[in-house]
Amino acid sequence: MIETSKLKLYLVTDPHLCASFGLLNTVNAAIKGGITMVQLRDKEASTKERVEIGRALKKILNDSQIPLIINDDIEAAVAIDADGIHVGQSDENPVAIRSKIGREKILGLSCETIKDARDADPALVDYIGISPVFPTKTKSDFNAYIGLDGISDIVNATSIPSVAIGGLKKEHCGEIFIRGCKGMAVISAICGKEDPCKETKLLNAEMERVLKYNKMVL
Ligand code: TZP
Ligand code: MG
Repeated sequence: MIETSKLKLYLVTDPHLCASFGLLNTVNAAIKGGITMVQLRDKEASTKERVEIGRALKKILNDSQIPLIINDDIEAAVAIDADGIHVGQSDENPVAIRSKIGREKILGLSCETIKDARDADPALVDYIGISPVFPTKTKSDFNAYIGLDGISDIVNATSIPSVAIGGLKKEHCGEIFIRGCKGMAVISAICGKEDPCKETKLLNAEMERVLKYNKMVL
């Protein structure tokens, strides 16, 4: 179950990009800057390592209303008692995942095509990640870039709330909302920046500006 306002500015962590500033420091800074949700994504870590980092993240998120999502490791998500899990199309299917995490936890699913979105069951999936919008160095295992028009096509194929991801920066906030997403997910717009708090605040300010300009309420 998800409050869709949590999808507004979704930070996905990358261990390499975060290395210079530190992963926990980056998330702390991004919390101060106003992120609304965070995903621990570390493709190379073991479950044990993910549990360790995830528990540390949970501690710093504890006093906030910011959900912690774990990428593609149900065992780690359960051990951490994270708020949810995010999986891709080739990962374990949502029916099996629900049976392991229960109904209350958040389940996010990446969708790259209209078919992916049509096939996603709103009774099982809480949000979809529409991706990748643009080329990005932080993900290589995808089929094609969908572009901004691709976002609209996928949004219109499902009733499940969505975030867009992939190469998104401040200048895309308007398009993301106009095309019907509830928010955007970013890695490199925050991770690896000299001042992640400032970058998060700038993203937030731009989101507020475009929402007001377009008279939109999320
Ligand atoms: N899924 C689709 S694109 C992507 C993920 C995890 C990477 C997004 O990274 P960035 O740096 O925000 O483009
Ligand atoms: Mg995956």
